[in-house]
Amino acid sequence: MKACIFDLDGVIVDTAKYHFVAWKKLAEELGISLTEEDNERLKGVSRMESLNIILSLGGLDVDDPEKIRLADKKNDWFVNYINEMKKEEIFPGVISLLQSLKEKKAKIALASSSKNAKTVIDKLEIRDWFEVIVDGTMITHSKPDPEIFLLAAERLGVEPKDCIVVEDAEAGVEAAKSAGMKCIGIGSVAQLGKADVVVNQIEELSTETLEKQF
Ligand code: B16
Ligand code: MG
Repeated sequence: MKACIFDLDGVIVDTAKYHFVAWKKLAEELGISLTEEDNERLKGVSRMESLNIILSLGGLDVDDPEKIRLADKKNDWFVNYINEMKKEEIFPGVISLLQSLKEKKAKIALASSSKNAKTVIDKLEIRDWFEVIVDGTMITHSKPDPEIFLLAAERLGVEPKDCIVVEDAEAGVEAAKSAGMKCIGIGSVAQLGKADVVVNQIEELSTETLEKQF
């Protein structure tokens, strides 16, 4: 393992719950019910793709300017939530894992589909841990396309086969595997079965588990 690439929402911090609450509120305004199961499909994919999934759940067809208005509305609510975030919301075990990767001289990157990723990491005061940060503003195709992870590896100067990705979304696991990388899933085997290893919480992960995948 030469590099470890972390997803953000749902891996470093539970912003996934804020995305869900904001999308659910928007869906309700549109008369669409959004379940936690539906929400799994929104994880890791871009804002506009998430909106398209919700609209298709409700069988709604709206024009592009209206889509932009709806996506902006959801984002305003999401930004209100993340602006209140404190560094205490970082998941237990994250900082010690980053520390131990540094000690082992592994390179560390962050690869998030979110266009709000930099706001989140600044709120959490964790920017300095990452040599490379790739976010939703820097890519054309979001997960499950491998673009984001391939770009992170390229910027780190590491071959994809020497990278391991930590992900909580099915789309993210798929993206990592199509990039030719190892992948750890954080969550349930039912959702993330394509990962090399699945753990319930990031706290259960050690650098030994990461290294063992190579
Ligand atoms: P934004 P990740 C992803 O972040 C989220 O999982 C996904 O639910 C969200 O739609 C996407 O970011 C875009 O977020 O609306 O803030 O640009 O999991 O790749 O860190
Ligand atoms: Mg995620």
